Amino acid sequence: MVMSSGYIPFHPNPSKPKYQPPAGAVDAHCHVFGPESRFPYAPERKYTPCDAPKEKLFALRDFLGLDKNVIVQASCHSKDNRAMIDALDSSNNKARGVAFVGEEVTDAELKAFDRAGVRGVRFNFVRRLVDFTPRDVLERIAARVAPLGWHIVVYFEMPDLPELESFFASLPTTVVVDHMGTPSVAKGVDDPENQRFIRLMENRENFWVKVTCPERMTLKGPPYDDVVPFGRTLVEKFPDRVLWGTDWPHPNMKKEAPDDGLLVDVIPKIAPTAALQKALLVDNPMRLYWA
Ligand code: 0GY
Repeated sequence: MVMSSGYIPFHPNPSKPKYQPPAGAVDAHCHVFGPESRFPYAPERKYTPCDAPKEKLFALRDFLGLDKNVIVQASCHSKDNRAMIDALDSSNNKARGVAFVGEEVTDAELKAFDRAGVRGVRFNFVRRLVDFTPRDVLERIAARVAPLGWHIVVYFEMPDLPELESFFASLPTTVVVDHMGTPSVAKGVDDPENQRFIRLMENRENFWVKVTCPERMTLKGPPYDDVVPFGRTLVEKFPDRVLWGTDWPHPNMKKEAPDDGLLVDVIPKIAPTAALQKALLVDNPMRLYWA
């Protein structure tokens, strides 16, 4: 059943970023939605987005000075990955994908996804977005995608980490954490909850993290300076295991659609040197998605 509406469309007219990303920069977390007339939304979705088709995504990529996209399957399309695959097919090798699958997926389908440019699956634990999937089902999916060289993207809310941590640590491949692990900005970087996540990153070299979505965590709004210490800590501690992305078209933002140009301008604040920027935007995503 569709539970949530009132979805805000993406920013109609983002500003040109002041920061110029290095050549070959990758937006490693974004989505395509629909168009609904061709790729209907899943009946079990929890929200209905506005159409955010591949043409708009590719135009935004160019406008922002970026070169490539990693398109992550979002819950509103559930296990119907066709819109994402169609975008990969027409990207001229400039997009890779992360799929959402159930264990009914066949090996032939996984191989076809791989040929199209899928390099990972997403396990979503955010209760407002998806229904619960039993742990053993996820374990069986993980065991099947690991031999393909794929990774697993995990999306969870930070208060749930203690309950999920041992499962994450048992996964047999690279694990990529969405949105900095969704820390509480009010509690601060040194809060035990956030420090627990940082320790997990320290202890597990197969864990990567996306320094994305300041607009979801900020208490003060743009230019998101209250979120900068979280991103910067992760980039400086784990320079070769961080990814950056826009999260366009920003599903489920309730108040305000972020200006994507301002999101690009956060990059030099969280990655203050050219070497950190190149690792974050080029070398790391190329290693994970284009190697
Ligand atoms: C995101 C964030 C969200 C939505 C989804 O799968 C999704 O529907 O990921 C969210 O609402 O927090 O990762 O873009």
